[in-house]
Amino acid sequence: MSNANQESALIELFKASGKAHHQAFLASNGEDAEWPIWYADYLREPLGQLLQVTFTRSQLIYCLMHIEFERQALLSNMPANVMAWPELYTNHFIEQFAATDKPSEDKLALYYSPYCPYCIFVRSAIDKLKLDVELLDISANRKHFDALVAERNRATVPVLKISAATGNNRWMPESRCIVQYLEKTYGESKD
Ligand SMILES: N[C@@H](CCC(=O)N[C@@H](CS)C(=O)NCC(=O)O)C(=O)O
Repeated sequence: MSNANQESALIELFKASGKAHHQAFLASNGEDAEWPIWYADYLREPLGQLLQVTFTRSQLIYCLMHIEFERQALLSNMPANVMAWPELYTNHFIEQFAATDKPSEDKLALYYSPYCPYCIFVRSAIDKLKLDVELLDISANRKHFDALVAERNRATVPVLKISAATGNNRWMPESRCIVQYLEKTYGESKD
C-alpha cells in the first residue's frame, strides 16, 4: 500500500470509529468516560493491519490517551491551528508506527541525554541491534537542543529522527515506540 493510500485509509478508519462510537453511545450523546477502552477494542485489529503492527490493548489505550491529551492541550493553546481529529490521529500513528519506504537507506539519529533512563533504554536496543545511529546529546550541545525544540516545541528526549533518502524526515518520540519500531524494522531477518 502506498503512503498516500495508507494515510487516507487511516483517516477513513478513524472517521468510521467516531461514527460507530457515537452510534454505540447515542443515549448519552457520545459521552463515554471509558472511551479509550472502547476505541482501542474497535481499532486494534484494523489499525494493526493497516500499519502492520501488533498492538496490545493497553498499548493502544495508552497511545489514544496520549494523543488526546496532546490534542486538548493544543486546542486550549492555539485552537485555530488544530487539524480535525481523524487527520491528527492519523499523523500521529504514521509518525510513530508506519514503516518508511526503504528503511535500509534511512539515516537514523537519536536526540538523547546521557542520564535519561528512557534514553538508556533506547540506546541499549540500538546496541543490541548493532544499528548505525548518530547520537546527538542535547545536554552537551546547544545546537542539538535547539534543533530538537525547533522541530518538536519541546525538549523531551529520546526522539529518533529518521531521514529518508527522499528528503522526508520523521521525528519519533516515546522510548517504547522507538524500540518497537527499531526491532520491527531492523530486527533479525529484516533489511
Ligand atoms: N514517555 C517518554 C518519557 C521521556 C521523558 O520523560 N524524558 C525526560 C528525561 S528522562 C525529559 O526529556 N524531560 C524533560 C522534558 O520533557 O522537557 C518516553 O518514554 O520516551
